[in-house]
Amino acid sequence: MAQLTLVIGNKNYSSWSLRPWLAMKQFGLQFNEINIPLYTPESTIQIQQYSPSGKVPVLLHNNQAIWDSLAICEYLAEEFPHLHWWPEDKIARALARSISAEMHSGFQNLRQNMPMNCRAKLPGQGLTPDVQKDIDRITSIWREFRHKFGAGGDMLFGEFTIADAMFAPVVLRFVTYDVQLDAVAKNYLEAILAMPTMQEWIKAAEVEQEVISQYKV
Ligand SMILES: N[C@@H](CCC(=O)N[C@@H](CS)C(=O)NCC(=O)O)C(=O)O
Repeated sequence: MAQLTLVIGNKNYSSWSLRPWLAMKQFGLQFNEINIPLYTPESTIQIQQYSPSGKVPVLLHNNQAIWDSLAICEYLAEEFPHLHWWPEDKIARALARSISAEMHSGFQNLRQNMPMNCRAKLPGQGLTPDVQKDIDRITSIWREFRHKFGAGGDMLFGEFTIADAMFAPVVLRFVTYDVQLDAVAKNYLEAILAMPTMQEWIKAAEVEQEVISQYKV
């Protein structure tokens, strides 16, 4: 098998990087990691070496760059179909794609006001009424999908899928900003946090030294 290389940003800050990294780890893929600290004077040039969009994450495979977190996950799902990246059932799979796309393109208020910052503890910061609307929509997704599809495990569709990878950075934001959650959402958050792969990411974020002022609220 051709070598897989994932180019990512700082683990403390790069929410988009976490998504394919987590999915690749969860599905047991071996890959090289190239870490580029974001928002330094060299970052743009370094990222452009690998990524046509000038953004991370980007996957390098078979002399091809695949960029954007969701596109990377979709590519890997086609490349390694035996690993069940999406739910088996057609409707469940379509809905998993719907909520993944909703996460990918939405929740701007949450993103802006509660940027991912694994090391920080900022309870209550950034909680505007519009952010609360985003939180309410996210937790209603978690409740609905845990209820309808989650019986086979602790994830949104029971077993881990790309949809869980897409929501994993939100879990870290909810921890940093100490967002108040209902029981179902809290259980889901705890299940994501308990994954050894998430712990691996968090531990690596904790020892990073860079501080990015743009990511401070
Ligand atoms: N929609 C893209 C977003 C990628 C993105 O915005 N990445 C940020 C880091 S989390 C980035 O590369 N920023 C560097 C820059 O804009 O210079 C994805 O899903 O991968």
